Amino acid sequence: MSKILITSALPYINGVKHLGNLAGSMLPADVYARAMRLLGHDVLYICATDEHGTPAELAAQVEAEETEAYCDAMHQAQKSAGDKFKLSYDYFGRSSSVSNHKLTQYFANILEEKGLIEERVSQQVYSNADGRFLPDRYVEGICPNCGFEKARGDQCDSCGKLLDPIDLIEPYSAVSGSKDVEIRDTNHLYLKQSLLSGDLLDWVNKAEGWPHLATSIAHKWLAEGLRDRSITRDLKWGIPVLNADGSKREGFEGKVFYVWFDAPIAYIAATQDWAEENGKDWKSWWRTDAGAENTKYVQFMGKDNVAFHTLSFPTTILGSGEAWKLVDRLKAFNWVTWYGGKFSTSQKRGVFMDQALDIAPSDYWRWHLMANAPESSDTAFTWEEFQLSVNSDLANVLGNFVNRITKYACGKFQGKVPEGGKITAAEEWLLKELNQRIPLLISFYEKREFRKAMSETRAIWAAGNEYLTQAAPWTHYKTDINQAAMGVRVGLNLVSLFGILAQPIIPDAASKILDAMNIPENNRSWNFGSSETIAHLIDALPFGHEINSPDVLFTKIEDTDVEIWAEKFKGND
Ligand code: B3M
Ligand code: ZN
Repeated sequence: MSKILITSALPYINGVKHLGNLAGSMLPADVYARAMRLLGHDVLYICATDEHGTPAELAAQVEAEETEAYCDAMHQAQKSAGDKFKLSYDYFGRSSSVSNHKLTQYFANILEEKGLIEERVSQQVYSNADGRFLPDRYVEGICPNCGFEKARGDQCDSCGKLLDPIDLIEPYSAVSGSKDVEIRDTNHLYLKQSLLSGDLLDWVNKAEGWPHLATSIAHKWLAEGLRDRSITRDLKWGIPVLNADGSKREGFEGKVFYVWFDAPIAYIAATQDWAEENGKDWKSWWRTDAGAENTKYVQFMGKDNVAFHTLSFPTTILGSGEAWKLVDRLKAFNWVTWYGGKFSTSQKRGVFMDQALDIAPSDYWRWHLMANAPESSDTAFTWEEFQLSVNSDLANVLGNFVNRITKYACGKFQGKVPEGGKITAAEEWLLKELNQRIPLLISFYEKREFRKAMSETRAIWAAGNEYLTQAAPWTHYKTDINQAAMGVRVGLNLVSLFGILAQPIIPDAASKILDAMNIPENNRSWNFGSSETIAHLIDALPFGHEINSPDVLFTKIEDTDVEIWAEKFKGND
């Protein structure tokens, strides 16, 4: 048993997330957390809303709300959407918490003590009409790279290039639309990342178990040379810049830390809040001088967040010179696209987490998104593929199997596990399959290879169907009832095994199955250590054990549903 700390990239506060966000961080982290718990590991899965920065202020402004009130409401909305998707966070915190304010200020002060932070004068866009500086997304204009007319100060949505607001051509304020803007000098704190390039390179070179996507992004940035970056912004909403003694830092009134400086620190702060609320110890997860040297830390994120997790946040940690835990394993995902294009909140293209659950139960989405996880390249979501996953994998392969054998057992064997007869070629074949596939399935989960884990799961369900075809209890019933009983007994054991194996990915259907099979909660874990335990899987249920047939597990998706959804979510453009 080991201690595994899991974090998924913190969903940004400016709206309920779309299915692509879910599939690229929170969901795989949840599936992994569930699988590791089933294997008996001590798991802590931490997430939080990422609440600072210009998008939060701008989104609040659109809703005509105070930023803080907006964040309170959106945090609740995101928490509730996560709960409904059965995301099994141990704690879902907030980057705006008091603990994160304190810890962010702590890190900034210690980095400054180590000579890694310095104040520099930089140039920023200032709006005369609004009477304020316009950081990041507060300024828009023409992209100097591609000519796109509505490029944002931090990035061009058209060509993807990261921008500095002062590079925009014909800039205007995103607050008021005013073009009366000028460039002014202002002081900011800079983190001297360049000084740590060597340490970071050594660390990245030692990384194990990162997918190619993650190491290649980290190396690309390191090869270009890390630039010092400003870690403060001219904004009201955020974490204020203080001196070590807690007093206001002169010249930093009206400035806060940059959202990407404080957000990863919130992984730690949210763990502190979890510990505080539950009477637990956070240090044994995060401090290598307090037990965390034996913790395995695994992060999940989309590819656009990789540089921040492999370079920026590690700069904070390494630069502090203190015994903080660095990430051990990092899982990065490509995009889920909407029919090859982008999900878009403003153009209502694509499905968002809250809408998704009005369409289909969370299990359907969980299965489809993980079976098609964007691991080695982007994956296009289409309604047709979604329909296929649900109808063929869930309804036909798993649902029919469970239904067929449990109904038969209830009809012909009074809903009790029969004693059964001799082992035949069918059982031998089945055991060979399970002996080969179950260890593989577990290793895919351990390696966080989700597509492979899902296809192995599907193959195990299919082996169950194949077994029933071979054993054919319904054919033997009239001539050799013991032989029929053997098929039913093994079939019922498979139902329970399928429920046990399905728990990380389709937790609701798995509970339905296991409840119907009367499997106690404490008998649902994954202890398949050896071939003996696997052999035992097909006769684990005691003779006479009572079972029921679960209600319909999965409802098929009709072509007419697909047509309606395709129309409704196609977007405005
Ligand atoms: N908030 C993800 C995003 O919205 C970003 C992750 C922060 S992880 C510390 O792009
Ligand atoms: Zn551009």
